[in-house]
Amino acid sequence: MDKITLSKMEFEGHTGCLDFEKKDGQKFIVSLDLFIDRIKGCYTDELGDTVDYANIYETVKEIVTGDSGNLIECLAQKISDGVLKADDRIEKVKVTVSKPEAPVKGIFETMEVSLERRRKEFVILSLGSNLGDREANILAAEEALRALAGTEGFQYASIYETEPVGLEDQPYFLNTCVGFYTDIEPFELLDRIHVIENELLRTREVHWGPRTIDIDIIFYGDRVIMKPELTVPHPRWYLRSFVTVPLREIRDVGQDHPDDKEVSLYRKR
Ligand code: PH2
Ligand code: MG
Ligand code: MG
Repeated sequence: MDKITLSKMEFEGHTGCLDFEKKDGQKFIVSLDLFIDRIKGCYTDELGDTVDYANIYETVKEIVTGDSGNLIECLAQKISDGVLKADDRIEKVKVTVSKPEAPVKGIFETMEVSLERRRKEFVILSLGSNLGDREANILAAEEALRALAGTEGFQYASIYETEPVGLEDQPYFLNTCVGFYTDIEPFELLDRIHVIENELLRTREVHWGPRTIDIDIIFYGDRVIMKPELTVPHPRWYLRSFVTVPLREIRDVGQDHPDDKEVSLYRKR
């Protein structure tokens, strides 16, 4: 990846936990590394074919001078969000925020935070429940996904009641799909999903049989992953109407391949 660096930009800001920091302000130093997948301007010599660092400077200045929050961590997060939004050719950004005059007694050069954030990708999950309060289980899973750091822009399909596929001698399912943007890496996301599944299971007495909640990764951006623990896209998504029907409300998945199982609208969203 190519890299553009904006180094040690100085601003007057008001970010800080202490009242007088918010009131009086102090010096903030911000550095950025912008990672770009082969800058076209290297070949064309046109400003329009690269990320204009003057624009990025203005974006950062506006965020730093306008902030009234407590933590430089949170300021650094706002800068990374703003920079990734300012130009969609930036795939990844490293932000360093420094307060050299931080109100701390003692000798130090600076107090500093660094973050690396990449552009979020759109993920689609399939949710299913056929035990306990099925709708509450699905809503609780969605709530837990929203609560993860690094997820945003949620889209929800309607909830459908569906005939069990595979093992047929079990209660009908409620199924839906949820889509969101995330920078949580696929295997980390899988771990978070397992934690959510376990937390929703833990409140149940039954440790066997039908699932309280099942959360499957259907798509992760346009990535293809073929590992024993995780296959993406989900290897059977297009064969299952309990996936394809809600999925189509979030993304146009082209031709439908419904199986002969019953899928009926349970709650429109
Ligand atoms: N999940 C399964 C197996 N069968 N059938 C329906 N209708 N809905 C599901 O979510 C489902 C299923 C295993 O995960
Ligand atoms: Mg499943
Ligand atoms: Mg599963």
